[in-house]
Amino acid sequence: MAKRPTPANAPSIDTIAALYTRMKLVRLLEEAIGILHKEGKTRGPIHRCDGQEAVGIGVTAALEREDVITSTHRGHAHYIGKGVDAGALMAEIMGRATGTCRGRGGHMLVADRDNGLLGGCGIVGGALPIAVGQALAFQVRKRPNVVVTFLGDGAAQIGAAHEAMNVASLWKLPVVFVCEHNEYGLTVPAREQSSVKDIATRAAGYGMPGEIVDGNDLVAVVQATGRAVQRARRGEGPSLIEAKTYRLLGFSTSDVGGYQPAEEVQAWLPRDPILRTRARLVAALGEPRVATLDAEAAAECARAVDFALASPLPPVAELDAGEYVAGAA
Ligand SMILES: Cc1ncc(C[n+]2csc(CCOP(=O)(O)OP(=O)(O)O)c2C)c(N)n1
Ligand SMILES: [Mg+2]
Repeated sequence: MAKRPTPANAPSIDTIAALYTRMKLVRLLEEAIGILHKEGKTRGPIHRCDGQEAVGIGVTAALEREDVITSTHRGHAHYIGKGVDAGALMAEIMGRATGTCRGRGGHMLVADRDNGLLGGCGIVGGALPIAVGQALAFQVRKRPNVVVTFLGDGAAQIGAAHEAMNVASLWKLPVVFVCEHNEYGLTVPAREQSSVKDIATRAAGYGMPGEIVDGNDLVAVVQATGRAVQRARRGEGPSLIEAKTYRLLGFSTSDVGGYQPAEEVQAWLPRDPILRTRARLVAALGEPRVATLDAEAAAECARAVDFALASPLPPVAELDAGEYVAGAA
């Protein structure tokens, strides 16, 4: 991929094209997961991130491989952005032995230490203290790395989120809090669960910078994250980025819907980050070149699904293997 973007260095059109291809891959994977779920090939509810791809892909584009992220229950774009192989991800979602956690984790608990993915998290707000612990480890070991932790607008109301932000700022830890404000916590609209409209305003209370960014604008997300990551790398402490976005579909594959007003969804559809980035690329590179990016993403998605479907389930005899790290206290 082209050079990593920095605040002074807006992403090149080649970088935007590469990130677009990843966003498109995430959308295609989500659509494939929707079908596989209906066919009974996945277990339990799945939380798709359709409409939020620019946040996960844009934020992780500002990170190095050795940097670490913690994720949420809606993490597929975070995983792909951090470099998790799409085939291993799909295999994990389908509980196959070739998954990143050998099929033990499932879609909410994907972890991949080689790519700096400490894990998704099914406990709302639970990933923030874990990220802060990892950031403390980086600081103690004098490593130049940063941690990004994603949280939803619902998670921002959880006690653990406030504790994590306070101590991260107090100890100037290298962590970036990225709040994906998608307007809903489960079925509850943000205005009914948050004391403030803009979560970023709370940053002042923790003594850290807070920035609101259009979460459906890929380039804006990359640049805002770049600023926060550079600050953390300089040892100046954490930042809070609030990415305004929208969950185009329901909460999960178990959602019966009916609480997202149709006109609200309609208003967000033209702001779809994939459509917006595509239009920008077509203007710069032309339709035929962008069509090849779409084809690349489709081929990668098909490969990932085929790989997962062809993979075996873990042998029953080995079900308790790999649950503990050998030698860990
Ligand atoms: C501690 C805890 N409380 C409640 C739940 C049930 N729950 C799962 S997701 C969710 C809403 C989360 O909303 P938000 O953080 O905005 O994330 P989004 O689903 O919008 O991505 C709730 C209440 C949970 N998993 N953990
Ligand atoms: Mg939400």
